[in-house]
Amino acid sequence: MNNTIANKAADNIRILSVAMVEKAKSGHPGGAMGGADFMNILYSEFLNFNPDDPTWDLRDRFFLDPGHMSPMLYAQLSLLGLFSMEEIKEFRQWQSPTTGHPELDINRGIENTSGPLGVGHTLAVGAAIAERFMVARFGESVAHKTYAFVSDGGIQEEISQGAGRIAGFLGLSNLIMFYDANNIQLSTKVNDVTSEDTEAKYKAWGWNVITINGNDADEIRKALKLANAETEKPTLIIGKTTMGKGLLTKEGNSFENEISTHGQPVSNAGANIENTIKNLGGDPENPFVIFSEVAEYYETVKEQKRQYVKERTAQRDEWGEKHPDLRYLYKKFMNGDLPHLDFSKIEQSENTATRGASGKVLAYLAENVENVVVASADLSNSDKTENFLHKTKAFERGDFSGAFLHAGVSELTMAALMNGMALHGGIIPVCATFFVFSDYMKPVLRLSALMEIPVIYLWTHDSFRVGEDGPTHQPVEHEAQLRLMEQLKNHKGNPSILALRPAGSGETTVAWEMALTNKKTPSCLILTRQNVAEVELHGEKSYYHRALDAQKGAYTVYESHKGEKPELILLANGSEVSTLYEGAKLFAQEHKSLKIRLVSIISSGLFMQQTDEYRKELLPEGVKILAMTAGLPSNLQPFVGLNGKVFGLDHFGYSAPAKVLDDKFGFTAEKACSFIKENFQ
Ligand SMILES: Cc1ncc(C[n+]2csc(CCOP(=O)(O)OP(=O)(O)O)c2C)c(N)n1
Repeated sequence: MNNTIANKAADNIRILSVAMVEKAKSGHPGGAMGGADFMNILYSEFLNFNPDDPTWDLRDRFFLDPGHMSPMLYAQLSLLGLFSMEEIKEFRQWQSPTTGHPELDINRGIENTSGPLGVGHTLAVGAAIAERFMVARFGESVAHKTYAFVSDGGIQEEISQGAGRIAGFLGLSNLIMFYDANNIQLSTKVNDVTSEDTEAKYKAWGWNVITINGNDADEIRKALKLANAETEKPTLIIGKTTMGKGLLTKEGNSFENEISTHGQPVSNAGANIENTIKNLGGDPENPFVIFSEVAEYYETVKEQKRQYVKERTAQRDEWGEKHPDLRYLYKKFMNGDLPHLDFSKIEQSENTATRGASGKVLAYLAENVENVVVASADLSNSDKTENFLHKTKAFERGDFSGAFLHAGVSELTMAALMNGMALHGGIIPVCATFFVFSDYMKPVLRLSALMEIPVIYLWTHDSFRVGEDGPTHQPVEHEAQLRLMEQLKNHKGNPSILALRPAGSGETTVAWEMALTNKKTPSCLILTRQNVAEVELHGEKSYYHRALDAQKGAYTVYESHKGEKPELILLANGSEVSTLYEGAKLFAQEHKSLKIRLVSIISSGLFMQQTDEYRKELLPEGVKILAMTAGLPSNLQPFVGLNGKVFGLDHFGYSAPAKVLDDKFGFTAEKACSFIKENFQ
């Protein structure tokens, strides 16, 4: 094939990339210039998409891992008309869509937010699993490929271990990853920090590995053809590329392969921008141009893609005619619609651990929601996701008819995989582990929050009451981190996450309902290992019905004098609601006429979203508020006022039986009563 136009288009991407960074006076030009050849061949000859509708559901997915290479992606997408030259010129400026690192925007062909290295390609593995899940249910008419672009940083990040292992283990032949191996990273050459044999590493994980010159159009083409023909394994194309390809100095010498071009305008790095742009065939006076022959070429590319879309759509329509039920279901999956569910029908035992109550909900979901996929990081028996697993089966190589992912011990990977599934669409993803290990997942939770995608994080063993396992396993400060994230607004102005710590079996069912119906942000469920005594019913129909008010973030669980203004408010969430209730009962023996209100605050972020009127009605000004938390006192501090008090933990846990710790730390009915006594009045 004549590569004149391919090389011209790649040079066009290089010119735009280098010029964008130069104009913005910040960014990463070197890597983008090296990766341009692969991008152009992929987008023009292999990636299937709808040029008139980037959201087309049957499109191949492309996940960028090194978000710092954003100029390369924007430049590529500008060739397709998804970014205008004006927008390209506004790289990194206020409210420009050409943000420093790409932010999820499917309408513009951006499938994921990227920046933290390693996550992007792991999202791709998740999307590839999602595609297999859909194909297992709807057949080849919904099949497509998933491509990932990874750099040295992504290969080095630990998350790549999980992504590589799982993709190989599951034999994801629908996944094709290009590794831009330019031997340069931010502050050193790659071989200054590693001597690993990357090819051997991926082969050991069960990948098909092809090594090529990543700047050679023919070699890229050949590798992509082989990768597309692979039916057993994911493919890694190791493309040896040239950092800063095309860069020249003032004197006209090569300035390629220089570490300094990784992360600054090339003129600051030591290259000459005018000579470079000229060298690449552009006009230094006016670099923000798509060459006319490249623009023409991309018009023919778009025509070919349209043809493909037409054929696939026709095939799918034919399939839909034959299988109207499946077509209907597919649409529901892709829209994220839930079937009709009646959570009140879920039978809960009383005084159970909230993880157990969650297990009951999961069993119900396994039978009633066909597109929930649950993952556990090797704790399914403890986090009670096994209740779901027992009604389905785990994914395995060649068989994605089940709906469970054994992620192995890799919490961060698991979280990213579930995010990738959410990005793909069609799946309601849930991932579970111990609460203390939520720390291993935070970077991805943060990305879910930024991307505003509805991944459900299920965390059990939520306090020091895991007991004998000791402080390594006892979360203390973890809820506070989530409450802070509830205070942080996403770009739509909503709390960036919804964190729910239910107080009993009824609230656990309601929390699940809230998580499943929350499509705006990720949701987190924080659940106990130990049994929790229910706050008795006082005339309410059931625990579930009483807990429905939890949908306001906080509500009255119990009132000693119904309907009357309280003189003392007790406030908690999770298992401490029960502890405070028991304490309050003891206290009330001596204060029978005292009007006590017990409030459960399942999510402080959600409560803060309620009207002033509701908040003031629930927590009237001037009434003493005493609160209790098994986490840091700061969890509830904002709600008690200067006059109130929070009883919480301000130290790590200790290894001892949970009951002993309850006593030592002050979380028994008697000690809760003393806390109330000491602080009331
Ligand atoms: C998790 C994470 N750690 C650190 C960084 C900061 N960082 C951005 S790029 C980079 C070096 C990456 O080198 P490479 O992936 O080879 O990109 P190239 O130099 O080829 O552009 C680093 C450390 C980051 N973005 N993400």
